[in-house]
Amino acid sequence: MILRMIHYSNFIQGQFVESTHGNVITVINPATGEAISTIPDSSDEEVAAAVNAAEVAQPEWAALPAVARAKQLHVLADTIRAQVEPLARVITEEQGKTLPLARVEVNFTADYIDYMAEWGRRIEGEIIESDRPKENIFLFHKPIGVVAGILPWNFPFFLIARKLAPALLTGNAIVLKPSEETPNNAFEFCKLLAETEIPAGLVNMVSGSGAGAGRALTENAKVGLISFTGSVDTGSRIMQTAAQHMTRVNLELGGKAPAIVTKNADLDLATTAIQASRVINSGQVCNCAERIYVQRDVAEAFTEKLVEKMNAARFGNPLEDETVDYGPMVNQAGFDKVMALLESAVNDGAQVLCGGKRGADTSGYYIEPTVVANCTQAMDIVQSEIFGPVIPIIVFDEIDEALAMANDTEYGLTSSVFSTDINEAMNCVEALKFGETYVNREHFEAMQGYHAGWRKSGIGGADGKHGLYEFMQTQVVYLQRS
Ligand code: TXE
Repeated sequence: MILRMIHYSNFIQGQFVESTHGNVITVINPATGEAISTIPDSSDEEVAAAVNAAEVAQPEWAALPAVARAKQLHVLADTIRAQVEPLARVITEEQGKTLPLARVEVNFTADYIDYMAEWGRRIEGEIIESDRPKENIFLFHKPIGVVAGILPWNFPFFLIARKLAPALLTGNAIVLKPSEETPNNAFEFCKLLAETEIPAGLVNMVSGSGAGAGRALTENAKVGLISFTGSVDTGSRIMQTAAQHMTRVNLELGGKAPAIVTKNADLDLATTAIQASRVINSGQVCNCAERIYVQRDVAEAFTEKLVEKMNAARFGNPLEDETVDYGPMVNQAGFDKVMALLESAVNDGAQVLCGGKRGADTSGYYIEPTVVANCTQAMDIVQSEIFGPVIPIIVFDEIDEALAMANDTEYGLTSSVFSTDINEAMNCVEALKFGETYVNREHFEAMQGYHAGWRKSGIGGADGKHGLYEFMQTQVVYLQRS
């Protein structure tokens, strides 16, 4: 069922601007394979026009007190809350997540904007002791100028806020480029700006391919910070481009989260959390458990419970059935990547305990909920990000063995431990080399935390005070009195 076939235009200087060259990208509903919209494949000139608009709008915005900027963010949050249902449907249609999850995403986005706006009265500088008499040293936090936000497709609406809210609150302007898989919600977001007094040019949205519009945005010398969420390969490419102008980067690049389940774990809790983590958003979440290390004493009982829970997960077209647990993979590439990892694991001796196949409805990119046992550390399925409803299991004897395998990865975003023994759990936490660790809970971060990966999972981070301050640069002032 096609909700509509629509053409979107770039949003520059507060207006939807029709592209002059006519090159478009077609957006597909991954649940049906149907075309649902077209978007501009923006040229370098169109991207430059968006950056110029941001550059012009920024100084006046930065001159406002932070609390005045915050007020407009609160208005934006309320505007989003008034449109939860239509926005959720747009997200589901182009991305494939369930409608209940899309509603959570929209509400969470509004809450996140409110949260960042609350920092309006809380940003603090420093007064530093001087070596000299009659001198004060002040450290101010200043806006960077123009921020480029390059967005992924897995939580496309929320990621707008994760970049825009801290950027605007701290006095920056922003140019966003949505993923070419999920641009519709981003252009719908731009329509909401009309309800606020956020000035024209402060927020701009240009669509296009990564190699086209994405590259043009990161190459632009007027951009002071590139905030990117996506793959390691693209993050690395962006850093290389950013090096030309010494542009700051803030990169969130996915993970390969280990979940350690010890013999002291509450197996009901562990299997519920891990199943949810693989099923939510079809397993396309950067911080969710991607590989399980389970202690031999409980391996059989754990695996039995996990298989039972994975088998119970129902998938299907999320716009036709609101009760499904998950929808399709976002696109053919995501689908192919998961199937290739499964095939190589089986060829290397792994055993598929449930699932492992394409869903019967081949009009969408559906994959059955899958548990893979007899895995070894060297397998691709244990080393590469799967990003699908598939979970590999490795059995261990001693905790040190599990910790060594958990840390044996080029990623370093999140990790988790399931153990009711607090000493054992905290010893694991101390040894785990990851930016985020969950103990006896589901795999999801809070907006007041700090979501930041180690190693190839990124540079810098998002959320909370530490994420907010990454959108500012410092100025130290030496004031010598006579
Ligand atoms: O990501 P890309 P893809 C992981 C996940 C997934 C894999 C590939 O494993 O299977 O990445 O997904 C823009 N300059 N994650 O191919 O390419 C692109 O247009 C500037 C984890 O979708 O990184 C899009 O807007 N921009 C992740 C954005 O980068 C460029 C979420 C993301 O695309 C560009 C998504 C370039 N040269 C995928 N090339 C997470 N961290 O949660 C591409 N882009």
